[in-house]
Amino acid sequence: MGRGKLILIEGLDRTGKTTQCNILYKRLQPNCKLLKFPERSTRIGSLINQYLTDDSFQLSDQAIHLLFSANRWEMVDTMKKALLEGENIIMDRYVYSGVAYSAAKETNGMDLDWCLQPDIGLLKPDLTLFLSTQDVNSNAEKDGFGNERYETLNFQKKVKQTFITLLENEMRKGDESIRIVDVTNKGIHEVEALIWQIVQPVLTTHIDQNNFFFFSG
Ligand code: DGP
Repeated sequence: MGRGKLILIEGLDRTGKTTQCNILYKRLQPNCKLLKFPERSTRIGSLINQYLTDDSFQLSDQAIHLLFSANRWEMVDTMKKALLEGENIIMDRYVYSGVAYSAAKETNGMDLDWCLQPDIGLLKPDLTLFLSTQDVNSNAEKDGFGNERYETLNFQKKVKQTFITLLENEMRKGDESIRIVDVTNKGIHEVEALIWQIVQPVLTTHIDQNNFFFFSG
């Protein structure tokens, strides 16, 4: 038996990531786990939640960056165990959000390379789907936008640019696990079909039990 597949869906706030993760998760039952980052239920996750929802809670950009990374590290054993047992994992955000949101702050010294450092060694997804929209303004008009710290139109535009730079850099270096899916003006089922076309061949590819990939510098 080969190991399970690690599949990541990334994107800006309100691009439909969570909806698509849930659809894929249901489709892959009973052989699938769903992980969402930040995982707010842990002690580290509850600090992150406080930071996102309470503007008066102050942390340096470096400190919150490291907490987001630590929150991913605390799930590594769970992830490895599931994959070794042949279970697939769908992830709603992960390392690329970690790098893109922090680097978009343009804080002195926090460039893309610096932001990736604490995540080096984490499991690398077998497939990353970045849900890209050409219309960031319409995301910002959706219900609930603005409830959390990073949900401002200007910041989202910077995050989008940072995501694209980061992912295109990786693709230029030969990373074939990243796919950009344009979701502009597309309905839920249309996006679901596009995603399934890309995911299905990855699910049917055999990967040996102990053959894991890792983020590297
Ligand atoms: P979500 O629960 O998917 O809405 O994510 C919460 C917010 O946190 C969202 O604005 C994206 C941001 N975010 C997610 N992961 C990271 C991370 O690792 N680092 C930073 N700086 N922000 C992140």
